[in-house]
Amino acid sequence: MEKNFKQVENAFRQKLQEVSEMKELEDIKVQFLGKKGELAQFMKQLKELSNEKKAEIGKGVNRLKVLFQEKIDLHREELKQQDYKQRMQKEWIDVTTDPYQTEPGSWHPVSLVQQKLEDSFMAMGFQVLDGPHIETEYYNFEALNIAAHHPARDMQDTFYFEDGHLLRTHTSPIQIRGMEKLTPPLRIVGPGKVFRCERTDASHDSCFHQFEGMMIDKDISVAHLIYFMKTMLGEIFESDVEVRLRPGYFPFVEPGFELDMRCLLCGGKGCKFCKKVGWIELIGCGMVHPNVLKAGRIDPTVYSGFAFGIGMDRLAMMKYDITDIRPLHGGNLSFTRCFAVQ
Ligand code: FA5
Repeated sequence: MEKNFKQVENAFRQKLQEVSEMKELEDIKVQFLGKKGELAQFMKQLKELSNEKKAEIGKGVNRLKVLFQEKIDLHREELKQQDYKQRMQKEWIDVTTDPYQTEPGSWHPVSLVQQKLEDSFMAMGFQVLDGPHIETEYYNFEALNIAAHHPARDMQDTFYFEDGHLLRTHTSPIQIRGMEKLTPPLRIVGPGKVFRCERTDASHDSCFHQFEGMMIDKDISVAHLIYFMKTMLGEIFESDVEVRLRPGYFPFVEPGFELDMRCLLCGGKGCKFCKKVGWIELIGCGMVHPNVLKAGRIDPTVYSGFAFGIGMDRLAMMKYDITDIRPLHGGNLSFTRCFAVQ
């Protein structure tokens, strides 16, 4: 008799495993626990048996009844959960969405400037590359000729992870990644977010956007650099803009320059944004240092090149007459929507 209990239990477990729908589960319940089901068959034999056997079978039937009921209930819950998940995937709705919202989205001013820059440089034969926000010290500093104890690291303090990674302080690591991937002659640009641990004011934020560029070929000079910068600014502002080049120090270029633009917000008279000097520091640039070419596996005795890093937020501010950088990153839609039609 014990063997029969075992057989019924095994048959039940086997069938239950194959159940994938509620209807099949109800059928199994009827087959095993129903009035004419498997367990009821045992009960039918009772009257022909001794008291001792009756007790044994009654115990066995009760054990299976409880077990089957438990397993069926559990399986029913699992099927309900599965069904719920499937329905959620099919019938997904965002209950936080405003159902009456009819206003279209709009591009952020920095995105508008980025698109213009990409179009302008692509038309001049540059390809657009991307790079990670979380960088290694090697790509952000060392490969760019900024050794561990170089004072230039202080100029670009950042946020470090416990494993030694950091939030990139500029888009210049894209230069190294680009040189590793491509062979010269090459023309690349790389836009993106950068991060610095510094105080904010009207023209500085701790998270802002840069647009990196690099051109490597034979016989590249400062004249090429100036040509591309002027062409790019002319396209962004759709007019001639006044720029000045002054010496600037970046360990990854030699010579290095700061390209300033006449402040369009005050016409050069001096304001809060240009800190009363009439000029805005917009672009860091220069001729790529031989050590950087070597880090990019390019022979500096054969090739030379220029590189630049544009502050896209400041460019957007100039273009759209925005006098403070902070609202650019404030997430206020009524502010960013002002630029929708530009
Ligand atoms: C750099 O980041 C260099 N990597 C640029 C470069 C690339 C030089 C290639 C030479 C060759 P700098 O720290 O000056 O340089 O930043 C470049 C531009 O980013 C600045 O001219 C400015 O427009 C913008 N910028 C810098 N700091 C901030 C800030 N805190 N908030 C907003 N814009 C900033």
